[in-house]
Order: sequence, then C-alpha cells, then structure tokens
Amino acid sequence: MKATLRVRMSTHDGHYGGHLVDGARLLQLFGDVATELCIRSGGDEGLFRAYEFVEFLRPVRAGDYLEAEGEIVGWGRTSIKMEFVARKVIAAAPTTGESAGNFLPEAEVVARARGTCVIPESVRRWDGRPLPCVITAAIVGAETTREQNPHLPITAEEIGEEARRCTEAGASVIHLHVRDERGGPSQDTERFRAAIRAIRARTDIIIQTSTGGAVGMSVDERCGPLALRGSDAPEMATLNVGSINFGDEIFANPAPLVEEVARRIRAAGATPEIELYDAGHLDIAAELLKRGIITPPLHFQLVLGVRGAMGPSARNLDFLVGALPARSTWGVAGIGRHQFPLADLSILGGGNVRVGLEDNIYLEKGVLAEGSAPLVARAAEMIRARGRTVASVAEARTLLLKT
Ligand code: KMH
Ligand code: ZN
Repeated sequence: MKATLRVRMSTHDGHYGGHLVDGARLLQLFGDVATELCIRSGGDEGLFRAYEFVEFLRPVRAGDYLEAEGEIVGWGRTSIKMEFVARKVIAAAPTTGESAGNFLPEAEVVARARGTCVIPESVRRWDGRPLPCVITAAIVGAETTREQNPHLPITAEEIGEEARRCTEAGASVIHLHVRDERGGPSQDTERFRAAIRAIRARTDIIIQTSTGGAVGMSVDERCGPLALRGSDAPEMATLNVGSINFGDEIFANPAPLVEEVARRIRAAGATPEIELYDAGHLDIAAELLKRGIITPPLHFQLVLGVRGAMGPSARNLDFLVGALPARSTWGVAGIGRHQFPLADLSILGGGNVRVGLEDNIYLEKGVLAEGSAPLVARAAEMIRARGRTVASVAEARTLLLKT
C-alpha cells in the first residue's frame, strides 16, 4: 500500500540562508504520509515511534514542489513499518526570475527514511493485526499444458491430490478448472463433479469453480459447474465482468453474458469472485452493483499481466485497490514472472494472493514448480515474513463467503 502527497514549500518553510528548507519539514511530510497509511490500513492515526534511518540527499528551497511517498513494508503486532522517499518535482529558479520555476524532467530524490508507527491500544479501533491473508491456488487453468509443466494435474484424482498438497502448504481456496480426456480445457458439469468429489474426499478447502473456462466457450458451456447442487455445489465461482485481449485471442465477456453468469452464480448459491483485468472493469462492476446484479460486500481478484490487458505495475495495482467499492475484499493474481512481486505488494497492502500453475509455471527463474503446492508454500513464507498470518480455511470462509 502506498500513499503520496505533493506539497509546495512556502516562504514560511525557508528556514535557513538562501531560503533552504529544514529537514524537520521533510519529516513532517513523512509523518503525514505515515498517518494516511495507518488510517487506510486500520482506521486510526498512528504515532511515530522511531526512524531506523533518515537521509537528506539534496537541498530543498522555498518554492520547490515535493512529492512525499510512503509504503508499508512490514507489520508487527501493534506496529507498522514504512519506507519513505521525497522527490523534488518542481524547482524554484529565483536566479532566473522572482516568479520562475522549472518542472524537472526527472524527479530528484531529496530524502529517504524508514521508520515504525504504532497505534496506541487505548484508541485502536482494530485488534492491531492485519487480516489473515487468503492464498488461492489456481492449480489447473485452461491454458497451461503438460508440455509446459509435467506436474499439471489433469484427472480428478490428480486434482484432488494437488488440492490436498496445496491445503497443507497454506491454501484456503482452490480456483478450479477441469480438463477433458485429452487434457484440453472443459467446463463439463460431470467432470467438475468428479474433481470436486476428489477434492472434498481429501480436504475441506473452499472450491471456487471457473466460469471463464477457455476463450471461445459459450455461456452455457462456461456455466457447466454451476449446475451442481447439494454437496457437489461450489461455494464460490468467478465472474468475469469485462472483455480483454488475451494474448493473441479475445476473452469475450459482453454484458448479456456477464449478467447471465451472475444470475446463475446466485441461483447456485455461490459467492462470486469478480475478476478484474483492466481499469474499465471497475466501472462495469460498479454498474452491476448499482443495478443489484451483484450485491455487497464484493470480493475481487485483480489479475495483472495478461498480455493485452492491464500491466503488472505497482501503480496499476494501487489505482485498482483505491477504486474498489467500500467494504470489498480483494486479492492479486500476477501472471508469469509477476506472480510473486505482485503477491508481495498485495500482502503489504492488506490484500490476498493467488498463485498456481494456471498463472505461472516457475518457482524461480528457470526452475519449474513441481505443481502448485510449492508456489503456495512460497507465498505462505512471504506472508509470514511480512508479519501477517496465512488464513486457515475457516478464516477464509468468514472473510470471503456470503452467509
Ligand atoms: N482461461 C481464461 C480465458 C476464470 O477462470 O474465470 C479465463 C479464466 C478466468 O481463467
Ligand atoms: Zn481461471
């Protein structure tokens, strides 16, 4: 999670000869950024306890415009660790003229710092801990092949075993696709029934069936798993709300199809997970919400890095998260080599993560993952390293499912 302020240094701030601004003013900016981050992540202002380091790198003068940016880099039980950077974006140019100022072609870093804020127990509106982080394991997908990764599960039994391994590694949701007898993508109801039974025989993990299927499938085909009822019914299902270029193809989600899928998800008693691949999908979701086709609280998967859709940058993620409807929960699915960098940003920003062979086949550069479970294990390590806990299946049910 990031926060940014842009502020002009006034003549009041020019404390020293040559209208130089004192370092304390920069620390005040970092304090304001830290306060915003504390409020955004927990609803209360924090108090600065300590700076680990502060570096003043370039002079700042009255008339300069500074951008102060802060980012959460770790959580303690009652504390939040943050890093800060201040950049000069406009420089006053008094030697050129009294009113002269120059936009800098490249922002100039003027100060950096790292520090810790605490939220006193007496005022805290939350229990001082970030929410547990839900790991979704996307273990099959529609596009990944055995040629790309020989550990891809295909049969119901293989899928059940992989779901068991992923649960043990820390996953609490399985994002589920199934395959036909040749290993190609399928949305066949009976194949889903078999896979769901194989999973439920081994683990009580939440099963989220895909309604995206593969590019080119009809709405009836895509909704195959939503025909399941009773103990075979999925607890969650994806809802893709907008179309995108999908590599060299088009993943088409026209409005009538989206509304029909949403209706069938409701009829099946499943909780929708709204898949966002692009900024415009936010507006589609907002309209569906306004018309009552989906109802709050909403849960989103922010899928970044599909070739042809929104890129996998921190800036894009920040924008999407900042624009989600109030009370929404969200996770991030980074495609390919962006899986773990984006997972880390989501962990730091209070979100959830999706990993698995559907999105990424490598554990690290050049090393194929031996299934999705090692990817889940790595995500769990990252969550703990950042001071959060990995959600249990029971916690994930409370956090994500509509009761
Ligand atoms: N296979 C992609 C075209 C979903 O599961 O809802 C769509 C997809 C999304 O995987
Ligand atoms: Zn999928």
